[in-house]
Amino acid sequence: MVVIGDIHGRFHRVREWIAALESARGRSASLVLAVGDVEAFLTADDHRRKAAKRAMPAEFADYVSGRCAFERPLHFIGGNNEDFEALHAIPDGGLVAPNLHFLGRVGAQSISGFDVAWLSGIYAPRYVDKPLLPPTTPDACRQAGYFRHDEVRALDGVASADIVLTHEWPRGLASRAPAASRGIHKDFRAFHTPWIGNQVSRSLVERMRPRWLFCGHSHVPFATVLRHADGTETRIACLDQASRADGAVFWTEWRDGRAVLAGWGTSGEACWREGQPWDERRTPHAGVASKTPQPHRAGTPSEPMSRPDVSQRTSSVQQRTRRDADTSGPHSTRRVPPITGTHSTAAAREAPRADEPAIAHELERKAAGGER
Ligand SMILES: [Mn+2]
Repeated sequence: MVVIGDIHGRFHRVREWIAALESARGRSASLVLAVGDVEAFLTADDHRRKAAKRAMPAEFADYVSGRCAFERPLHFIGGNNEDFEALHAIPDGGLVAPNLHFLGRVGAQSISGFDVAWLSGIYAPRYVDKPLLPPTTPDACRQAGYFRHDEVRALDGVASADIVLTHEWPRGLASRAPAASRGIHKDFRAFHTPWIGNQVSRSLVERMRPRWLFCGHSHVPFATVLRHADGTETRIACLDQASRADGAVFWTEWRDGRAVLAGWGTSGEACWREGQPWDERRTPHAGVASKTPQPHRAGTPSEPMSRPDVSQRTSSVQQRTRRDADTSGPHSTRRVPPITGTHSTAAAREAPRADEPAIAHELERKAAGGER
């Protein structure tokens, strides 16, 4: 299982990272998940006008046109920065390009043998009880990035999950006291912003007690744990944005229904194995505070920790009909071109090669056999 942090339109490198990790581990991923702020703008023009990372090339258009394709399904939830005009038409999920599957605004589903539950978007108190409007104005698009209480209630009947995905952190994760009680005294970046997170996600994770929770939004890689009253625990990995793989890629390997290995980045090196505690010590290096405080670097957009990035500077938003969804489904084994073996940026951007069925067959085998 591979989880990707806020992609913000940088799909090419994410493909390279997944391929590099698979190569390093010597096996292919059964399940690839992304925690929102994917920014899959269907057209280059939409990307240039509306993306949070507008300066980045409009890579997603290559996946819509078929110039590039993900090797296996990537299932993503929504963040507060998305192509909400496109996603509005598919609140319960759908393909936005071959193998790129929006899970939906909120829901639960068994995917590749894992029970996955998710909550897209972030908490905005002024809007959480307001109706979700069609994304016909910049304001309505921005507000589409906030979840609503009546949406969250869709999970009331879901008692448990193996995996929970939320875009925004659960409230109260970044606290020195629990870490100190575990004998951990390192200065983590997350400790500098203890107010981040929302109570709705926190309540969800406490009620569902998933084995793992993955989230993004804050662009700070962080590992921690929530211990529940019944003795179970939820291992948490908060992912960085896709600027560096170290904190933006997280993987787990499963055997007999249990996670047995986990790691960050693409090296394949595990930072945890079954039997070891999962806690702040599993935070990758990028999540540890540096000795000297870093000023904000020019040209490095950083989302406010306390408030969502709600920048939406375009004055006109054009209504657009949804492009026809690919009919092959999220678990498609349709053959997509592989990345060439070098995992280099140049190689990944080359025109796709001929079909390579081996990966698709492997995926199909795992999906059918329930190996996890
Ligand atoms: Mn976000």
